[in-house]
Amino acid sequence: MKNNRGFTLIELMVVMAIIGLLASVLTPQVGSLIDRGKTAKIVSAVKNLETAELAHYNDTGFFATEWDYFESPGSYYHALSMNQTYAVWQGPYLPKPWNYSDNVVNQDTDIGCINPVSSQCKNFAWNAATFDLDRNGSAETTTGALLGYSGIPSNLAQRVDQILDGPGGTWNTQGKVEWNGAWLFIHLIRD
Ligand SMILES: [Ca+2]
Ligand SMILES: [Ca+2]
Ligand SMILES: [Ca+2]
Repeated sequence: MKNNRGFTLIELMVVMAIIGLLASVLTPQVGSLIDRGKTAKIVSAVKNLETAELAHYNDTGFFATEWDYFESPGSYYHALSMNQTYAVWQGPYLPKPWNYSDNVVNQDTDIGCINPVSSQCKNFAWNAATFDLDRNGSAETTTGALLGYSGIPSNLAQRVDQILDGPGGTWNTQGKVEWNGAWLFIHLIRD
């Protein structure tokens, strides 16, 4: 005679309880793994963009504007990825135009040349940039190149800040990584 009595209710409840316990232990870890992946993607993009901006600067004497292609198509806003006529542009410095898909939350993202003297940027100056880079408590007007990501949540922004700025000061208003609730701004490079 085969013993195929199946599961009793108690056994099923024990199994369900164990599954529930495992899920409650694993879900936050999966969440933090995904956040770690997104953080790594942002940090690696920052390194690539610093290299690209520096190469553009070395060739032309200017930092480049590279806004997202969705809102700002055309070569005018894409000095890292699309052919430019000014001397001595030798790009592309990025393999393809920057776009929403380059933001880990698939929202607006722009890279800009920042300088209060707009003639210090080719094509387009993104001149409203104050950062407290030296973390002395007061923001200064900065120049160079800046990356912005819209829609990055606080916990992700803080992870990026921990890697790029490290401890000390007020994380979201000091250093090269700042976050205002709507945008994560990363100061790429200074001239
Ligand atoms: Ca944009
Ligand atoms: Ca300062
Ligand atoms: Ca910071």
